[in-house]
Amino acid sequence: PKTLKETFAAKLPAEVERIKKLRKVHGSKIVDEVTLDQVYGGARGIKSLVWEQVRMLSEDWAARSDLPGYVVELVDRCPPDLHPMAQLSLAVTALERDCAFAKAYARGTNKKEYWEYVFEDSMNIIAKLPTIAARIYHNVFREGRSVPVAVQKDKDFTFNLVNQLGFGNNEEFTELMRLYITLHADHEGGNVSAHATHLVGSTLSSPMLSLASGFNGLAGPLHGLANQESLNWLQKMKATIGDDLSDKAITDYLWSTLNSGQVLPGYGHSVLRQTDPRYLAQRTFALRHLPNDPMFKLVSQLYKLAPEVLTQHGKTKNPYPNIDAHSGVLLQHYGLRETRFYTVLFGISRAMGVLAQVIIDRALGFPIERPKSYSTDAWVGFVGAK
Ligand code: AMX
Repeated sequence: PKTLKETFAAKLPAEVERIKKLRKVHGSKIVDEVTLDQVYGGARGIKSLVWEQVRMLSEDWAARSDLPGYVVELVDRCPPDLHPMAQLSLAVTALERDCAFAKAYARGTNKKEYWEYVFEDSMNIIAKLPTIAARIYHNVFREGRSVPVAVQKDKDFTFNLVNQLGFGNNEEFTELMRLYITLHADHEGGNVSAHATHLVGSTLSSPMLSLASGFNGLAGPLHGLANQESLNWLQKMKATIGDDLSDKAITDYLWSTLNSGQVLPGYGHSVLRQTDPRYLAQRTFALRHLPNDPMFKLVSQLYKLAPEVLTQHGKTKNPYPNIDAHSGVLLQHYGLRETRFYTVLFGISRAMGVLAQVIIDRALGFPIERPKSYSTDAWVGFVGAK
């Protein structure tokens, strides 16, 4: 059987040809109009990116999973109150020392071959993420009293992640994490972690530095950190309301959050205008495996109440829950209660999607990304305003 790399290489020439032809025949077609609101509104909805997906190979990753000693040392030296996402970003940045792509570039390698090195780097990074994450977890939440066990080369990627965190004896939790890792890799190109990785990669910066940029974006509370924020907020709600989990008490709490100028974490989305399908997949899992968990019941109650409150509030374009409204409740059920670690798990999964794209970017020779910027004075002139 062919390896993933060979499969990709075999498909590449036809894809390059397809894009060449598409651009030759349709290159001057107008695909979008841009309003001034979009310019000031975070480029929301402007059609300007291309994004694709590839699959993964657990076995190959297990073989590449060993960490260089200096990365272990770096992580071990991080103070426990440095957020795990910052530690993850540091560790991935440090992996750049062994970057095959940067070395190949320095040797003057032909740009047609860039993707092959980026592929190797991406596979190496993904392979090492569970060990890095587990190291951070043991250091921060177990006071470094334990270290992650070795990767088992005959086991799948997610089993090894769960096992290294210390939950390997729980088959149901491992199954949950297989779902989790699959769901969180899924994305389109415009979200911050995907776009940041793609943008930085477009400068031919290494896959390590590109991914670290994506992780830095994922660490924001409006993006991946929302999974941590969501569970913290649910717990705070429970502590505040006490035993009265009536619809009225919860609705009042939702309003108190909104009226104090905060968002409802886990609700809303820049692109989706319905309940996030990844939320529903997690809900299906919860209904099957933990229907009586009190936190799941609270999450379900919110699902019923929050869209109405957000609609009345009248701001958010999408009043429905996203992926982050649900994941924390599943993790806490199986004993992974350290919310500060949640976005790291998101990151491990997201790395697969965004690095796959960086490989494709280099294989298709995408250029450096460079939108044009104007001052407000220039925009005023452009739209003919006074
Ligand atoms: N609670 C309160 N207000 C919200 C809201 C929410 N959950 N979602 C959106 N709004 C507000 C926005 O803050 C904005 O207010 P403003 O006009 O005063 O600035 C207004 O509604 C319009 O926003 P929008 O166009 O609907 O969304 P957006 O594209 O600007 O932002 C998102 C999208 C996800 C950042 C936003 O919905 C939000 O902050 N949600 C809560 C945080 C969250 O769950 N993030 C995770 C998203 C999924 C992910 O990336 N992992």
